[in-house]
Amino acid sequence: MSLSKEQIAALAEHLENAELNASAVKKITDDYPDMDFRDAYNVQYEIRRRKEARGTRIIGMKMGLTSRAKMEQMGVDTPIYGFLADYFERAESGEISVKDLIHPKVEAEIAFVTKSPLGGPGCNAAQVIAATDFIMPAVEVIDSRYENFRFDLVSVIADNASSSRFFTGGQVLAPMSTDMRTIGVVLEKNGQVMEVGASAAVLGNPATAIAMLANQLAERDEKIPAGSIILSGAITAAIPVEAGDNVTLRAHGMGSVSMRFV
Ligand code: OOG
Ligand code: MG
Repeated sequence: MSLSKEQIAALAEHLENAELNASAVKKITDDYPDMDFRDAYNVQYEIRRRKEARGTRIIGMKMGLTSRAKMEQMGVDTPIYGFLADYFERAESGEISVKDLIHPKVEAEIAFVTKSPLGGPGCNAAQVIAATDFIMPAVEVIDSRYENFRFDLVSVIADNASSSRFFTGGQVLAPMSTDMRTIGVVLEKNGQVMEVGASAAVLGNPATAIAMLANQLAERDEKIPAGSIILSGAITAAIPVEAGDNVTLRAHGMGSVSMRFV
């Protein structure tokens, strides 16, 4: 660790203001090149603490960079996690105002909703399936607070893994009777197919991504509480969106989730 408590607090305020004002900033490792992963998660947890102090509820977590497509797109190679705040969530068929965001992109994901707590170390995909109430298709809207969406791992972790909004919907499925590796997804923008993929792109099985989250959280003595919603990480690369765009995710056997950017 290289950052003092004061530096962590200042960086959290800086990055949270960039989010709340929808204004891009330069990546924080330009000024703090010695920051490590622990420092970065400390900044992320300080952003989370600031929001909770204002009455925001944390409703779940997300994994990021769990697929080859995303790692290649972003030029980084390790899965990361972030938190989901209550105001990130949008109802299916809803609208998103792009003026509240910097340079949003959409990603096809699988959401897990837990019915019992999940903790590590040693958490595996089978335990995730046992603790999962249901899964549903999700579209994550990511919005890096960094200029040109360019960052390194430490910077993006501090920036809550680019979390910004998400939609769930479609058809809920029971984890026990679903082969979670073979869910085919089609991501469309304005009626055109932009990305296709299969859920095994996420670490072989999206349940493995949730187990990885539980194991990473154990390093901070944290667990995934029952009733959490967890995004597994994008199956495909992310696609940019702007005002006027309509986006639909179709997931095999799970219906579709649509939204409009205004
Ligand atoms: C980091 C967040 C990645 C995913 O699903 O892989 C992510 C980014 O690409 O900005 O949410
Ligand atoms: Mg994502």
